[in-house]
Amino acid sequence: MIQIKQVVATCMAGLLLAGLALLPGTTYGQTIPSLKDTFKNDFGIGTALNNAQFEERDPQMTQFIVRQFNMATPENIMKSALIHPKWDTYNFEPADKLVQFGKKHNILINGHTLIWHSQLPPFMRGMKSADSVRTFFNDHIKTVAGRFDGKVFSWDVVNEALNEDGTMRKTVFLDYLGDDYVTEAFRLAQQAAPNTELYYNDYNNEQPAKRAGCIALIKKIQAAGVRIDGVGIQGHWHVGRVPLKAIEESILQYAALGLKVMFTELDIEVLPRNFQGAEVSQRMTANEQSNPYTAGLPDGVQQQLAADYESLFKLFLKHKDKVTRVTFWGINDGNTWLNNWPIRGRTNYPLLFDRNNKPKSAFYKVVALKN
Ligand code: 9MR
Repeated sequence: MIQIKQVVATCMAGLLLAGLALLPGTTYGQTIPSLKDTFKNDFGIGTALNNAQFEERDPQMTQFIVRQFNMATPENIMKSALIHPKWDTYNFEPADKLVQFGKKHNILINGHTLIWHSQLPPFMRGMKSADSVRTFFNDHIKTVAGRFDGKVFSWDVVNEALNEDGTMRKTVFLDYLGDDYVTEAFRLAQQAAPNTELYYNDYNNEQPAKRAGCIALIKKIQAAGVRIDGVGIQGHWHVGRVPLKAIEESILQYAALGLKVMFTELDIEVLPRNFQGAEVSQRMTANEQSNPYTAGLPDGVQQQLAADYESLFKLFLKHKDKVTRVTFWGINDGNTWLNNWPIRGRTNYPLLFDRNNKPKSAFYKVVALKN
């Protein structure tokens, strides 16, 4: 009798555990659908990774990443300030670890980024001659793109070279190297990394004026006989204001140039902000209204976020022959840069997973498009 009771109790406990494991969104997170599998016939699914994540400091996090994503972009470690801290010194160690992580888990790495005016090494600040800027530019691209050729899948060769009106942004590169520096960057990258896809990446380049500037830039590269394989639209948008029409026009117009189209830094922020885009030097001052959801996201906003993600993914699926990758800028709401920009220390909710990697309504809306 006791034995029977024990068997029954064990069976019940087993059933309970099995039941829990089947509940989507429990800590037995393995049971939730996988984004990369859901969209495996459509486009790659990427995420930004920080050091702790690609160094596998938290095994549960590693499991989660590997199950959800098949592409990744380093959030910071390949930017010039970090990978090329001194004139003659490169620090390849973190990037090597990232490459190893990708190889081990079948995750394709997008190198980010070779030429960007932001996060430049300190020695670039005092640079006042065309010769020294040219030397940095040549050496940096040759050395970094060359070292990772065949190890990363792709590079954001140039990042954020345009103003909102489509003109060239004033940077140290424009000042000293002139208008053709973007074409030159692609030419050097093509020589150093013949086996790597080469992209131009920007934010707001779905907006008509900036898009026109972006198209002109791409045509210039192509007219010079230089290879460019794709264009990245970062996709830092705001809840209830995702510019779907401009995004669709952009997919069509960029693809018409023969390029792959990617959404490279997707997040939809829910907190108040008085400007659009991702200009990292732009800041806002905190006030009583600027951090309204510290106790949780109200249901209405959660539903709007879910609806926005659903519409976006519907559009991506409609153009899956042109869209090759969708990368989220962070894994979950706990590690998004938007908790600290344009105001430090806010509680933001821009991604598909909450602070415990639990799927939000937006996740279920997105995966339901394929089921
Ligand atoms: O997410 C990145 C954040 O950790 C850095 O502090 C910031 C510094 O420039 O860069 C962030 O990533 C940016 C990306 O490299 C380029 N597009 C805009 C992204 C958000 O600022």
